[in-house]
Amino acid sequence: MSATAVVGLQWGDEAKGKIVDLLTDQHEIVVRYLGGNNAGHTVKFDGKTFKLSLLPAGVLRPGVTSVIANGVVINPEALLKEIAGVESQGVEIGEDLLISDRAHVIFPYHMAEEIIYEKLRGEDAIGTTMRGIGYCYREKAGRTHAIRVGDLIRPDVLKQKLPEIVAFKNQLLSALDPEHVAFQAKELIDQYVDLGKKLEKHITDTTAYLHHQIKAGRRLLFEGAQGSLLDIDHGTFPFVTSSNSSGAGIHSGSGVPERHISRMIGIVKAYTTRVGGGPCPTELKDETGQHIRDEGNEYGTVTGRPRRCGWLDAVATKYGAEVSGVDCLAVMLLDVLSKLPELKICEAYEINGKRTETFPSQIDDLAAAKPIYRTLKGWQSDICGVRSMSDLPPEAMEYVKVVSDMVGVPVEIVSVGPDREQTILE
Ligand code: 2SA
Ligand code: MG
Repeated sequence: MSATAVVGLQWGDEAKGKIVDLLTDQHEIVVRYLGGNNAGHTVKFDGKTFKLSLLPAGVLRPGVTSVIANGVVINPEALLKEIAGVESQGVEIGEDLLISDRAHVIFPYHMAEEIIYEKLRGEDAIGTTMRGIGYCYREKAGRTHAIRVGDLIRPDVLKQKLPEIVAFKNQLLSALDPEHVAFQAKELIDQYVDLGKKLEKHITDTTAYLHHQIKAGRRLLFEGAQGSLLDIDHGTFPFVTSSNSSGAGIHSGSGVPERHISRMIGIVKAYTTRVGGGPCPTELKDETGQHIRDEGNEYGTVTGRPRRCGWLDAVATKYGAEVSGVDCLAVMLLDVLSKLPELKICEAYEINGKRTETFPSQIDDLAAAKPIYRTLKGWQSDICGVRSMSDLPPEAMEYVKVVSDMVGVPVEIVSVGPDREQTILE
């Protein structure tokens, strides 16, 4: 048992990338198991900022193998672009990147479908990233029109499957949108055969590889994307992503059962953010919300959208921690709260006149939830240079303690800035 998992407990963007990057030193293999290029991880080191989307953070460390496992959906063009971008910053990506032949492939018609369906939802739009993620997963569940990475390197399979799929998609899309410009099967075949060739050296059966490595005693690090509350089964449906973004996704998304995971780390932002639609009970649509957005630079890494900001929601976070089954917490971006005189944490909701500490399963109830807050004193001093828990101002220590008590999980890591060094380890 030597695998660690890093999972977001809120609506994503908890700064998982920083913790994954820190832990990479102690692991030989980093595995990404869900989502696609909807995710955005920012990792800073050596004065450089790396923005990763599909690539696991392991690619930044020489000697570490990075695995994009079966549960990920892959836009091959975006992946090649990302590889080229990272290489242009001086990091070489060679044979140490492995891509599952079971992963599913995103095609341009998935993006075209997403634009139409999001528009059809009107005010109830999910606020997706428009990367074709949900429509690729839908294909996977539907099976009939799915293309997997393994098919990309079998030109005969692509030549056989794509004409029928493209004809079907053109019919569907032109019925939904009279201005739809038809996709050409021949063009797509040529393009995707070429993309397959470019990626071929990375493509393999990653499930077999991972089991082999586990038997050989290698240490694995699972890198979550998005967060537990965006999980298709356990999140705030329908305002979720289309995969299991809680800890629940590790087994299905990689083929590695959870019995191999010895440490599950839940990543929690010291406040709440959400990007896209759906209820967010602690959202602050006032100047405090704007202050948090400015201090935390809370803008989507992929889409640039301003993130919705608010107080920490311990009801939602506790639920995320339960669903993901975490052993400890990493509290991130604590420094962002440093200038505020007073801080609040939501300890319960009032829903239709009743107090509850249980996160609701139905979206209407969550939309009706009024946060009940505990108010804490701020510390109003710069904590970016603090390197040990006991050097934190007493108010910051108290804040971390209350988070731990309310979520019901010990805090082992506190982050006080974006750099690797700006980390307090218990
Ligand atoms: P999708 O595109 O189908 O996965 O969108 C469905 C919902 O999931 C949300 N989602 C995200 N939420 C936070 N961060 C994400 N990654 C990017 C980032 C997002 C960005 O790091 O900032 O740049 O906008 C992410 N990816 C998906 C999405 O907002 C929908 O609510
Ligand atoms: Mg992100």
